[in-house]
Amino acid sequence: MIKKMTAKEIAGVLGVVLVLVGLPLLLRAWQAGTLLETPYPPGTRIITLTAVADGGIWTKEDVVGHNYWRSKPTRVSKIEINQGDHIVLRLHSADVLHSFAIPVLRLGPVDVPAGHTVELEFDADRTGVLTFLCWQMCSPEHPKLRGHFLVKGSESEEEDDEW
Ligand SMILES: [Cu+2]
Repeated sequence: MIKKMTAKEIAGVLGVVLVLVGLPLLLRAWQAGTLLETPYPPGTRIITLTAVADGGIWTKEDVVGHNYWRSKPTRVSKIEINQGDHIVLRLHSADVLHSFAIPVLRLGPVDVPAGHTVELEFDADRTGVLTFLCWQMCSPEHPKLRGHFLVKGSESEEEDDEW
């Protein structure tokens, strides 16, 4: 025979479900920075990059156990942005001390230690290619830790000049 649940039992079950579902969602929203008002101007583009020494990879993925040890996160080597964008970079390291720089903008090098979020900002005010790289000898695959921002202009004023 199935016993009918009392109101107290239903409230208890709902409380547990709320914590089990709500807490991870809250944590996720907090990590994504959507809970708090951002201090950035409207139209700011936030790009999260994580450095992985094993394989020399910059990735946009969250690097957690399975995609560090079992598979590899997807390498990001080209990121398209638009002229006039204000870019906020949120940088992470999945393992060792890395360092981030965009030499042509004289941005960085700035240390990116594991377990920390480092923010850098820049304005993409000219079209062209901005190479970013790791500035710290972090592993034998350190030279692979580089990529490019491709700054696109509007169709009419496509210049494609090198910075
Ligand atoms: Cu490096």
